[in-house]
Parts: sequence; C-alpha cells; structure tokens
Amino acid sequence: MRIKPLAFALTAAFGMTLAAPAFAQETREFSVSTVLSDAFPWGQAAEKWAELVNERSEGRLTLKVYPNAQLVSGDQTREFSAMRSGLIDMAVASTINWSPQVPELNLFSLPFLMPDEAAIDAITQGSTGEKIFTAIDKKGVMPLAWGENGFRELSNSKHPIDSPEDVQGLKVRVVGSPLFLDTFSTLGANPTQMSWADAKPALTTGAIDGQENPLSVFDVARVDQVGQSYLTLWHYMADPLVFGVNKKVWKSLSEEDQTLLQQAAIDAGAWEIEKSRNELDDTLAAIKERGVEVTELTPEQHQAFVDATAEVYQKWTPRIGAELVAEAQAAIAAR
Ligand code: X2X
Repeated sequence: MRIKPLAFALTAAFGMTLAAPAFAQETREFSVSTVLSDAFPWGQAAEKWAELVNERSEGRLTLKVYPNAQLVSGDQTREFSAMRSGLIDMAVASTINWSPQVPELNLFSLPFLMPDEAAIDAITQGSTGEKIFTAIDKKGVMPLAWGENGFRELSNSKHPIDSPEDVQGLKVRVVGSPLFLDTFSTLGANPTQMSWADAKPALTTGAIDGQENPLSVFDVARVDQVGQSYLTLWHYMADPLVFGVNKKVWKSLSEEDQTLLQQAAIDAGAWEIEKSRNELDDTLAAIKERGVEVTELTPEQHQAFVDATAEVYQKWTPRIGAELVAEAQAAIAAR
C-alpha cells in the first residue's frame, strides 16, 4: 500500500485557499493477487474490479493486479496467509486455494454436491454463503463478494474416462486442501499436489497424466497442447472466487470507500459470473474443434462417480461443519 502525498503537493502549489475537498483526499494504491491473468475470466474479474474502483473513486483508489500468484512466488495455497499478514492488500481468490486455512471453504470441493449453476448460487447467494463469509472474516480476511472460476472437468493424456475404473492408476495433479487427495485416492487414482505454475511443465514432461480445471482454463491455457487429449465433463465441483481485503487495509478506509470498494466487487463479480457462464458453449466448441475427445456422462455413469466418492463426505463433513453441509444441501434441494 502506498500513500501518495499528491493532495499536499497540490495544496502547497495552489495555496491553502484553493484546497477543494477533492484535493484534500490522498490517493492510494493497493495490490490485488490473482492466480490467473486477464486472459482468463478470473483475471478479468480482478481487472473489472480495478476499473470500477478507479472510475468511482475518480482516480483516488488504484487497484494494481498481480497475476500468476506472483506475490506468493506462485505458491497459491499461501495466498490467504499472505493476505492475513498484510503482504497482500486484496485478492480475487479461488475457494480451493484458501481452503487449507478456512476449512469451511472445502464445502464447494465436496464431490458432486452442486449439480448445476443454480446450486452454486443457492449456496453463495443465501444464508450458507453468509456463514462462509463469516468464517473467512473470523480467519482474518474481509470477504466482499463472489465470482466464479467454474465447474472443474477432468482431462488426461491416456484414454477417455467414463467410469471410476478409467481413473485408476492415473497420476492426477490437484491443488488445495487434502480433500482433493481423498477424492482422487478414493477413485483409485494417484493424486499429486502441485501449484498451477508447476502443473503445465509436469503435464508437458508426462510426469503427470491428468488435471482438473474449468473449461475456460483448459481452453485459454491450451492444456490440449501438452498432451491432454481426453476431457470428461463430470462437473464434480466448482470453485467460486472470493473478493477479499486485508483487515488493516479495510479498517483504514472511510465508510464511503468501504462501500465503494465492496459495491465494485459485487458488480465485478456479477459481471464475471455472467460472462464466464455465457462463454461456456463457445469454449467447449473451440476445445472440440482442436481435436480434444470430449466425454459426456450418461446419468448412470455420473451416478457411478457419485457413489464412488461418497466416503469423502464422511471424512470431510465434520471438518467443514455438519450444520453448514446440511444447510447447503437443503438450499440446493430447494433451488
Ligand atoms: O490451480 C488451479 O487449478 C486453479 C488455477 O484453477 C486454481 O487456482 C484453483
């Protein structure tokens, strides 16, 4: 965070009598961390936030976006800690990357909890979402709004996947909390945890066989070019994005600027969610066009994956909070 003494310089130059209220306010710049750049919807969400804040504050507040998790040297699961300690002012972050520090965020990673977009909204836009924000707040970061990375689909370099048996023995890259290791181990895969920065090189060398990410990430990062020829649309989970602010930074803002910052985050998040959902069909068409073999599951095939991963709930429901999980399930059922 930098405070530019512009107001004082101008005041001095023009004399005290010309010190209009606009000049009396300092200009400030804040860092915003993201994992993906503005080539992806995720980075675009952060840039939109920056643009709205700059416009609405008439240039007083500047958000500078640092993509590729560079503020934590690519180690995306350290982002939350870095935000809490003040190394990072703000972030647009995946629930996956913050889940090691905020157990409640593992809710979204429970396999096959959310069947569709309305189910995501039923959680984030309702009382469950509020409770999750309270949990983030208690852990030391001020959450402001939701965005979306998207439903994560499974790709690999070996063969088409339409049953749990097909996943057996595959080396799959995952990130986040150990929940992901459990999901893939339960399916008989060989999951290995690594950052996104390390994933593409590992796919290129064949050190790993597969990965899971939203279609937009698969498409823009050209994951097909590193041998990922098979893609299964299993929608096993979706990671929302959270717009968040370091607590000290938040408290240093006037009430008006807090409102401005939060409203801009809400607007940027809503804009990005709509945009990324609208782009899905075209993205899938582009992926198919490039020769990727895309597998869609029949209801029976889908159910086989649901059954095969059911035990993840037994282990993780107590860690996430039984009440929270039940509330989310009820909200989804009532959507
Ligand atoms: O690392 C990933 O897979 C990514 C880019 O989707 C996240 O940051 C969760």
